[in-house]
Amino acid sequence: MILIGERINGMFRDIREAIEKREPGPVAEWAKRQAQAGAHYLDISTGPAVAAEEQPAIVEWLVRTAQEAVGLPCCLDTVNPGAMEAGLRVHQGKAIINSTSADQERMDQFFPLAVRYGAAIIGLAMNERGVPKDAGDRLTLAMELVANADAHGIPMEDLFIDPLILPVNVAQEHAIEVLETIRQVKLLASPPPRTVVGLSNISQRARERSLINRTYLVMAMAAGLDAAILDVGDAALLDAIATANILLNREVYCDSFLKTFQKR
Ligand code: THG
Repeated sequence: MILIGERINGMFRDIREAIEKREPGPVAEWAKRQAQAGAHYLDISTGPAVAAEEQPAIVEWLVRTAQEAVGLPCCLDTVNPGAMEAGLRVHQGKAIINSTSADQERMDQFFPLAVRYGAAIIGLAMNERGVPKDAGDRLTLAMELVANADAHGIPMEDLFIDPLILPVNVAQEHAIEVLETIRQVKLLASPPPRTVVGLSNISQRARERSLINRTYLVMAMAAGLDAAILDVGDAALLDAIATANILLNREVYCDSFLKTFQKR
């Protein structure tokens, strides 16, 4: 499982304030904390509060600040193509572009950026008409993402399909459709694209967030999930991942598995 730390996001108040004041401290601190907790990538998002014309400079600043603090690659989370390119230009290593939707116009903007910068890219199973209701319609959009990525010469292991998790308290019937999508995405191409989710979406505005997040993540892992944007600071979640890796026979069993696998 590829772990993408969710915390450098202007959705969180401390990061929003750090962006406003161009104060690097909180960004560098969360980069280090998430690296220490086992993140493989850092999701980097300005959040919704930043004006479009300011976004390129802010994404560039966030990427530089995070990568000066730790050596981890970033998952650049913006819908603004100019901001995406500004981040990619200063990024060290192989980035993940987060994301394109299955809109033709978006795909024509973002897939060439993945090629130009040698980045991986997340394709969302949604288009201008929104998020589909069931797995079948999500898979139709996933196939469009696969076909367009392939036409640009992007290798399938660099394409991450995101079936899009919605909050369970308002969209309960979607949760199982996302699991079915994760299963069937593997049948779309050979080698198949990979899969990713934004895990914390599932529990937004719900109680018992950690319990909901880890229960759902284990189900998604059993369905074949490859990567997740998540709270790497949630120790119970990381324990559930380590345990699922054993139960799914992805790691060799040992009596001290929690200790052993948490160290990675
Ligand atoms: N897919 C992709 N990218 C994504 C998402 C996705 N990026 C953003 C998001 N979804 C994943 N990241 C988060 C980060 C934080 C929260 C949810 C998802 C979250 N935040 C608190 C809240 O809303 O309650 C913020 C409030 C606070 O604590 O200050 O839950 O699906 N490709």
